[in-house]
Amino acid sequence: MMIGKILIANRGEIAVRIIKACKELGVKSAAIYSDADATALHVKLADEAYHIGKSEASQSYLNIEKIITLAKEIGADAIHPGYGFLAENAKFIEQVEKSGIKFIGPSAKAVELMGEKTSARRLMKDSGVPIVPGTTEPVKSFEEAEELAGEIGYPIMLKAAAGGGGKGMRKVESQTELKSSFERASNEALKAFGNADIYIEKFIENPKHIEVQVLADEFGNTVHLFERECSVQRRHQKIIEESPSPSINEETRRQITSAAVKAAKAVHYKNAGTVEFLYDTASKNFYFLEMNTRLQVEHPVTELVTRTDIVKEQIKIASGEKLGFKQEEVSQSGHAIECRIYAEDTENNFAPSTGKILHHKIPMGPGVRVDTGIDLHSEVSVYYDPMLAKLIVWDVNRNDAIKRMTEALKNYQIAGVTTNIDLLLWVLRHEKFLNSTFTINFIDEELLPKLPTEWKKELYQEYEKAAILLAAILKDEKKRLHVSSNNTGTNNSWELLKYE
Ligand code: MV4
Repeated sequence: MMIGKILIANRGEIAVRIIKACKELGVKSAAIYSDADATALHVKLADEAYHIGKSEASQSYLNIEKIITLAKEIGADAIHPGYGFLAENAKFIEQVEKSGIKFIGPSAKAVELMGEKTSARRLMKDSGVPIVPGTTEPVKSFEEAEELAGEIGYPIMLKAAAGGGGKGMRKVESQTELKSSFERASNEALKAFGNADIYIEKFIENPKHIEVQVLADEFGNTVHLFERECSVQRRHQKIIEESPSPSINEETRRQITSAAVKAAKAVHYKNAGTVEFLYDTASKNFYFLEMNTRLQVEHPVTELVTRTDIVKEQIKIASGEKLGFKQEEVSQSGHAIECRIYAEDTENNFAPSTGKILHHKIPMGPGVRVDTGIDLHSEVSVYYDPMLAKLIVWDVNRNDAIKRMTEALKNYQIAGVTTNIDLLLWVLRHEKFLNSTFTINFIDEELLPKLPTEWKKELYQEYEKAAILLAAILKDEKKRLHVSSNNTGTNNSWELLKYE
C-alpha cells in the first residue's frame, strides 16, 4: 500500500525536494516549521504545514517528542527526515517505528552499526570490503596506541569511534606527538560524542573522495546508482560534486560499485544510502571510509546521469514496493555537476552572510536544474545551514557540463546576501579542476593562499582580455584609447577603458 501522507521533518531545499516527489506520487505532504520559517518556501508548497517551535533547531527540527506526536495527530503514515537534523539519529528512528509510523530510511540497527566506526570497519573487513589499514577495535590505552601506530607506520589518523564526517579526527605525524594527541583526541571525543573511544588508521596522503549511491528495497534487493566525485570541499563542507568521477577508469568503477553493494548487503541495508571511499590516486587503491545512512545533499547528480528519482524510490521502498529495476538496467549517461551556492563571504574567512533576499532570478535552460528552499523576500538567518541552493547541470560530457555550469552560474542573480558564486566560477576554470587532478586538499592548497583578494584577479583575467580586445577594435576605428586596469586587489575598482 502506497503511503498516504508524509510528515517532512526538515526545512529548506530538501523539504521542497521531498514535497515535489510527494506531489508526483500523489502522496500528501505535511511540512513542519519553526518561528524563523513561518513564511518559508517549504511551508508554502506543502499540502499542510504545522508550526513546531522556536527558531533554534533544538526547539523545532530536532524536537523528537513534538514531531512524533504531531505525526500521529495529523495521521501521517511516514516521516521523511531529509538530511541533517534527525536523519541519522537511531533513537529517533526507533521511536518513530515504535509509534507505528514508517521511517523513510534505513533501520535503526543499520544506522547504529554504521555510526560506530569500529563496528562498521569490522563488518566491512569481514565482508571483503577494503578498509583503510588500521585498527578495527578501539585502542584501550596510550601504550597500546604507541605499539599499534608503530606497526601501521606514521603518519596516522586518530579517529573517534563515535565521530564521522570529519568530526573527532586528528593527524599524527610521529611518535613524539602521539601522547598529547591521543589524550586530546579521546577527551574531545568524550566531550563531543559522550564516548572516548579512539581507533587508528594509516593517514592517506592526497586522496580523492568518491562515494557510491545505493538503493535497497525491503526484500534484500540491492543496487548501486554509480559513483559521485566529491573531492572539492573545504572543512568537510562539499562545494562541487559530479558524476561520473573523472578520476577512475571502468575497472575501478566496477570494483568500487560492487564494494558498495557488498557493504550495503552486509548491514542488511534498506532504502537510500551512500558508501564513502578514499581513493588513493598513487596506488589506485580505494578504501571504505564510512556509510552515510541518509539521502545526501548531492543526490541530484546521480539522478541526472542515471535518469532516476531517488526520493520517489525512497518513498516507494518505504511503502513496501520491490525495486522496479535490476542492476543491469541502471546506466550512467552523460555528465552531471552540482555547485552548492552558500550565503557566505569567501573573502571574510567564509563567514556566513545573513539577510533578506532582495532579488532572486535563477538560470533556466536545457540541462539546468535548481534545487532551492529560498524565494524572493526569504530571510537567511543564523539558525540554519547557509546553503541557499544547489545548481545542477547535465550535458553529454564533462567539458560541456563545465561550460553549461559556468554560464548558469553567471546567470544566477541573487541580491541581499553575499554568495560563493565567484568562488565556484574560480574553481570551474582552474587547471586542476579542468584536468581532474584535484584532491580533497585542492581548496586548502590552491585557494587559501590567494585569499582574501589575489584569487579575484584570476577570475577577472578573462574580462581583462575582453577589455583589451575591445580596445583594439576601438583603436582600429581610429579612436584613441588605451586599456588600463588599476585592480589593486583591495577595492575591486576596475577602470578598464580610459580615453586619452
Ligand atoms: C581520512 C583522511 C586521510 N586518511 N582518513 C574526513 C571525513 C571523514 N569521513 C574521514 N575524513 C578523512 N579521513 C585517513 N586514514 C582524510 C580525510 C579527509 C577527508 C575525507 C573525505 C573528504 C574530505 C576530507 C577532507 C579532509 C580529510
